[in-house]
Amino acid sequence: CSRSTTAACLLPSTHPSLGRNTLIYADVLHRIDREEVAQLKFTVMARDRGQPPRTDRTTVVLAVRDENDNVPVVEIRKIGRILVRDGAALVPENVLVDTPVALVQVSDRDQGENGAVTCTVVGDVPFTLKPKKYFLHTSALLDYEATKEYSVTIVAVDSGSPSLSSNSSLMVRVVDINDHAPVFAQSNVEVHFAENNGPGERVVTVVATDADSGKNAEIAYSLDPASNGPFYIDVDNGDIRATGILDREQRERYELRVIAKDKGTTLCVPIQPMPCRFKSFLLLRSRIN
Ligand SMILES: [Ca+2]
Ligand SMILES: [Ca+2]
Ligand SMILES: [Ca+2]
Ligand SMILES: [Ca+2]
Repeated sequence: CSRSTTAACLLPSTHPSLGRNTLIYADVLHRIDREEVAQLKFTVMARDRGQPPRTDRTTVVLAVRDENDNVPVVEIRKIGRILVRDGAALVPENVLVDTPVALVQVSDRDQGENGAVTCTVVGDVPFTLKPKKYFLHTSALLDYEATKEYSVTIVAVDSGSPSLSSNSSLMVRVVDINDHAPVFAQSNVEVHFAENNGPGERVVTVVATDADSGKNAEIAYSLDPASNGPFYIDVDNGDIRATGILDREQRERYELRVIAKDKGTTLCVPIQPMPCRFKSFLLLRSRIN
């Protein structure tokens, strides 16, 4: 038995009274791991006790039968355009359904059914695994405003009996896209403002909101250039103030058009066209004190 070439080794039992046609059993001396050595080959020599002794040799080849002793290993790898930060895949909310977001590689050191692995995505998440290739794809539209991140767990099960399984998780962070326009609380506002006001006196504050996040939701206010009148608007807070003193006898009514525009840099047209600017009318009527 050649110990030098195998991790495991078989040795024949020895018995002082072995006779003719006696079966010789070999005992396992070391643990055998098919994944390390799939085949054992050794030579058995028989020698009689005559003088001089005569011998014969035969070679035994032992194929090691597989046991399901390895759990499947799941590795999730990044792919091309999907950025990964702090271990999380960053997926823009405007990707189309069926967009690949990661590559899932599975392996199992066992043989045959013991090494045949099936992968599935656990739970109610908008991701699925394509059979055979094992790319993790989106299976529904994402919406940053609804769900900002997902923990996607992939379970791998082999076909051994009993089967073994393992799982691995991928954090997917949805990246905000500028897919919402600012919206004014009211599309038309009528303000009655007393004449003989102080210069710079605040007339009214208009407020718009934006469902996005960060720069995509920061709003800059402006007055439409077509609006004329002694007014200006604070670009950040929407305060509309008079630049001069109003006189009802000179002019009773002003119509201002206010524009709210977000500061998003991403494209505004993901799924369906949506304007980044939103206008509102402000009707201003000065009144007598
Ligand atoms: Ca296995
Ligand atoms: Ca095995
Ligand atoms: Ca958004
Ligand atoms: Ca926006």
